[in-house]
Amino acid sequence: MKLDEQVITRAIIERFTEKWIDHLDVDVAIVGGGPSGLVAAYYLAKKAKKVALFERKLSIGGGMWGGGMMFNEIVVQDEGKKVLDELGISTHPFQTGYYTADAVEATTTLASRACQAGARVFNLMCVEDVIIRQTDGPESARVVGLVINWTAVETAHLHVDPLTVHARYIIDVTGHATELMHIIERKSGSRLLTKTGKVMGERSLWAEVAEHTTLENTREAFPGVYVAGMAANATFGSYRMGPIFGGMLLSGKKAAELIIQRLEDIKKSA
Ligand code: 48F
Repeated sequence: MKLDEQVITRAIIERFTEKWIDHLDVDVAIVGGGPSGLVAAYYLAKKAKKVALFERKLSIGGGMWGGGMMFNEIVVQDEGKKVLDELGISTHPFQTGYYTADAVEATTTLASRACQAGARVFNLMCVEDVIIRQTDGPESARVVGLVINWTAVETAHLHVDPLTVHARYIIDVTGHATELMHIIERKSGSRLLTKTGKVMGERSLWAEVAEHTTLENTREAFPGVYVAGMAANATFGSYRMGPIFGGMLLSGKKAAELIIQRLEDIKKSA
């Protein structure tokens, strides 16, 4: 067969465009392709929810590739191990209650499972704003979509307007920066669903407490927007945990389960 460069080019443009148009209105838009975002994408897609995940960087995986301080191993506890088992990621007992996993195997397998389950990843795109609708004053405000642009536009500081995607639910899994919640706090004119009404900020490292609170803090932080992973603790003012990843995995799973329930409730009441 003779190769035709025009066919190759057309194939890429047409297929990408089809994929993108098909994901302009989704059940769940996930902002951030770290471990929590990928786990959430996997569980949502497995339940046949339409999922688009936006990741600013070229590679997905967030902070998991580098393990701790670039020693590419991660640690999980019994509960976190269950998620890795389900995904088919090998774990190795270290001492009672602690397991290690190869960070590269964990990241690549998780990414692959999420994609194979049907989640669509849009890398090299950053979320720079949200779409908010209010029916009856600031208290009725709800996020209904995202404002996205190419990372290249952001990096080059180009003055180019963004495009949009609509979503029934959004998950802010942007890690330590908790970017989406900061944008909503700044622009919505409404209080966040935190004690202070604002992003409460991440505290210093305390692995044990942080692992528990990551799960407690995985919840709706503004109507239409859930926080998970490190962004959950940063939003609700809890600690960081360092390179133990059970909380990140379980948080992504919990966010998916909460949203699946909400989507099912909407379907029943329709
Ligand atoms: O930082 P990240 O891995 O978040 P996570 O899933 O996991 C945290 C752990 O890696 C680690 C930890 C565990 O002990 O504390 O830090 O909570 O992944 C966040 C991803 O979001 C992307 C960012 O590039 C990274 O890959 N991201 C952040 N802001 C945006 C974004 C944005 N505005 N648009 C698109 N992607």
